[in-house]
Amino acid sequence: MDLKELYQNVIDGKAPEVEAGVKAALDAGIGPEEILNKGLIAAMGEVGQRFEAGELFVPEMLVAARAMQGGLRILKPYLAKADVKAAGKVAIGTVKGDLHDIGKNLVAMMLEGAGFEVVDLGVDVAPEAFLKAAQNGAQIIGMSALLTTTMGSMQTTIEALKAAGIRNKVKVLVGGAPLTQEYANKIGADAFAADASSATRMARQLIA
Ligand code: B1M
Repeated sequence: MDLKELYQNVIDGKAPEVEAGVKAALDAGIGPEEILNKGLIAAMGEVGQRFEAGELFVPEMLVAARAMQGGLRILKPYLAKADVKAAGKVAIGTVKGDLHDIGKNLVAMMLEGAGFEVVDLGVDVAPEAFLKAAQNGAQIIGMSALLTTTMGSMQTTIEALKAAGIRNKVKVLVGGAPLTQEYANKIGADAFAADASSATRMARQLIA
C-alpha cells in the first residue's frame, strides 16, 4: 500500500478514513515517521498552501486539521516508541480575558501536524501561566487574541518574561484577527502570523 489515499483523505477532512488509513499503514509495516511525514504532515502542508492561495477556506482547513488530529492520536504512541524528535515545543493559549479559541485551536493543530510538541494552555491565559510554560521548557510562547481589548495582555506577558530574566531563552509568536506586524513589532514579539499555516512556517523559522 502507499500513502496517497491517506494523504487525500486528510485534505478532504475524512476523519474516520484517516484513522483507518493510519491503522492500515501501520499494519502494512510502514514506519510511523513515514506515515507522519508523507501522509499527515505533507497533506496538511498542501492544505495550508491551498488556504493561502484562497482555494480552501477556514471550515475546510478545520475539518482537515481535525481529521489529521484523529490520525495523529493513533500514531502518537508509535512515534514515542520510534523516538521521533519533535520539531520543538510550543506553549499556546488565548490571552487573558479572551475566550475565542477556534483560531488558536487551528494553529495548535497545524503545529502538531508539523511535528511540534504543543502544550495547549487553553483560553483566558494569564501572563503568569505563559511565563510558567516558558520556565517549563517551551521554546516558543504562542499567544492568540481576537479582541482589541485583550491584545494588551501580550505585552504584559512579554514584560513578565523579561522581568523573570528568560526573554532571551524563548521566542514569542503572536496572532489573531486584530493583530498586525506593526503591533507585534511594537510589543517586542519575535514573530506575527496572520493564519495557521504561516504560524507553522514562522515557528519553524524561530526554532531554526
Ligand atoms: Co466574538 N468577537 N465576541 N465570539 N467573534 C469577534 C472577534 C468580533 C470581531 C465580532 C465583531 O464584532 N465583528 C468582536 C471583536 C471586536 C473587537 O475587539 N474589535 C467580538 C466580540 C466583541 C465578542 C464579545 C465581546 C461579544 C459580546 O459578548 N458582547 C465576546 C467576547 C467573549 C470573550 O472572549 N471574553 C465574544 C464571544 C464570541 C463567541 C463565544 C460567541 C464566539 C467564540 C467561540 C469560540 O472561539 N469558541 C465568537 C466568535 C465565533 C467570533 C467571530 C464571529 C469569529 C472568530 C473566529 O473563530 N474566526 C469573530 C468575528 C470574525 O472574526 N469575523 C468575533 C475564525 C478563526 C479561524 O479565525 O480566530 O482570526 P481567527 O484565527 C486565525 C488567525 O487570526 C490566526 O490563525 C487563525 C487561523 O487562520 N491566528 C493566529 C489566531 N491566533 C493565532 C495565534 C498565532 C498565529 C496565528 O500564533 C500564536
